[in-house]
Amino acid sequence: MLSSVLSPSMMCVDYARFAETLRTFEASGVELLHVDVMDGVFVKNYTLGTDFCRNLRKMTSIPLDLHLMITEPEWKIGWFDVQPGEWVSVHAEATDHLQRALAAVASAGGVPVCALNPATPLSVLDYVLDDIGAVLLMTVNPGFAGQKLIPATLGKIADCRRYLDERGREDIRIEVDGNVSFENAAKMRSAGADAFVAGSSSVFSGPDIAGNIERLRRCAE
Ligand code: S6P
Ligand code: MG
Repeated sequence: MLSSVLSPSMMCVDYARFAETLRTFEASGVELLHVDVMDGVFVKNYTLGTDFCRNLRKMTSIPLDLHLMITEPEWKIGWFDVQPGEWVSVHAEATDHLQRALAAVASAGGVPVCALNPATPLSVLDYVLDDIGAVLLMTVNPGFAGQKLIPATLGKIADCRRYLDERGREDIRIEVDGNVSFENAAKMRSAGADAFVAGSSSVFSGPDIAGNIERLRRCAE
């Protein structure tokens, strides 16, 4: 089993404590920073964009984990100035050209991640296994923080781990996003997840960010 990585969700940060929170993440060894990019079309919300990513990179050396909830991402990867080692998730539901989108991320030097909504079957991965470093399983429907876990997604995590292992792809990570609470993180880890998007349910559930990170690590190890 791959070791766990944490990816705090930047849309949940208290902006009055932004710089201080980044220093806490660095001191706590947080592996990634999850940046939710929403275009108001693929999901009914707008969030962070290219300027936010550019400025965030100036403030920290923690690699970004871009979650692109935008239509036709294959034509837009170049807008994000992807840096080596950054993760970039594109939704299978957002494009008719999934392989092209994943290949665009790889060409830009990023780690291509295929994101799947709760109801999207794992079979969409059948012909892109050579194009991805991770699968992002949404455990809520994308668009908003603060939602409740969709219980069927726990079984989907286990199915996904089995699907990947049966195909000899133990190296492909499974990231989970949505209501990753301390309690749910433990269940998600048991099911086979190894990358955890941490939002209002865990890391930002109270003012002690460092303590929350430590607690989530224990639940997800
Ligand atoms: C939701 C988005 C997520 C949220 C995160 C919030 O569309 O993709 O990354 O920011 O899930 O976490 P929580 O704990 O509030 O669900
Ligand atoms: Mg997200």
